[in-house]
Amino acid sequence: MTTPREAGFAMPAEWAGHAGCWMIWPERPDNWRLGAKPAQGAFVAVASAIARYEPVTMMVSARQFENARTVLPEAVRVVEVSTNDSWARDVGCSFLLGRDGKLGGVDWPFNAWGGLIGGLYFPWDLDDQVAAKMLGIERARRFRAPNVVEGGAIHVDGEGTVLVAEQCVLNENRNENPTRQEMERVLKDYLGASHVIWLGQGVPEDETDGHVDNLACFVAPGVVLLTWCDDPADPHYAVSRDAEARLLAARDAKGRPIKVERIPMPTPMFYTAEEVSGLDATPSGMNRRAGDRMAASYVNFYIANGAIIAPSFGGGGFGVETDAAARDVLTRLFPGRDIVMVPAREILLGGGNIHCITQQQPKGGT
Ligand code: KQY
Repeated sequence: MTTPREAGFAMPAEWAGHAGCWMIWPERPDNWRLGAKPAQGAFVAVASAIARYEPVTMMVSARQFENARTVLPEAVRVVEVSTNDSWARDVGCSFLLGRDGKLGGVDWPFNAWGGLIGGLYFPWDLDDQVAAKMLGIERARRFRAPNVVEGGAIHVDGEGTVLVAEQCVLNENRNENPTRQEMERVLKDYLGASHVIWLGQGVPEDETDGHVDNLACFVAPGVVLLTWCDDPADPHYAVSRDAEARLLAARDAKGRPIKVERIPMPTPMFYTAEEVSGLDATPSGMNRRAGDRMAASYVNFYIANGAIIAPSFGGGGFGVETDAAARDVLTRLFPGRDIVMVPAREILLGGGNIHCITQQQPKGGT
């Protein structure tokens, strides 16, 4: 099997030019309350925001096709693709570009964030087919990877560096007896990279077992934005300090030290009894309870052509005071882009955020 690296393919940074963005329409009622209607509203808001900057494709089941087509802006392309849920970052391909600018993509095996050991639902067979379908639609070369890795478990700088967290990438519930050496080889071979930076734990309560895209991301070569907590009583306090220490001790693929930028954690957010009561009861592993903390983070944003599409959590009676501070950080770090904040509590209730529900397709050369 030829790997992408052998074939001259690599994953570009998210800030490089995009041909567009892929998303999946939410509908499963055990993850999205009230038959997914509030979540659908939030996904429409995200798709509409992104569509002002680049083309958006929404993948939708046959059951929901007419509804999604009706409520989404006309500029959004709607295609019928069957899925088990709506996390394009994780079940979609990680798009690559070849040396000649040709489009390719990694089709990572997917096991619902843990398979039969703590995975969030069963079955996940339709999700596992999504990457192949996207690459088929785009007539792009497909590279099926040997190991389970989700798109939310990786960030790249487009210059040879991959950022991951041990809690997720070395988790036994993804791959059998994974070693650091084996996972580094797979990440480098399939992302066309040469260096891996390992963080430790992800954001506490993250039901993905610590996806890096909820904790930290590259914002430029050699610069990582980290979700930061100053409250010693909060479990994220130690996590953010450990991540910062590891980043400051690291070098990237080009030998540069890493500059760490901090963005505040949102004010702690919890499921309400009303929100939990809107979920269908099923034997799935999602198990939401009123009072449980959610893994809220401003780092979970999408970099579009000319804009940052970031979550906001205030409003609707939830009084989260950190939105303005987060906007200030993003404005400083992305001077050439509009900062568009979209209310995202309904997405967070499903266990992820804006980065998790989007997947960028880089602009190819041919
Ligand atoms: O954060 C993500 N990348 C996905 C979260 C999935 C949660 C499923 N309920």
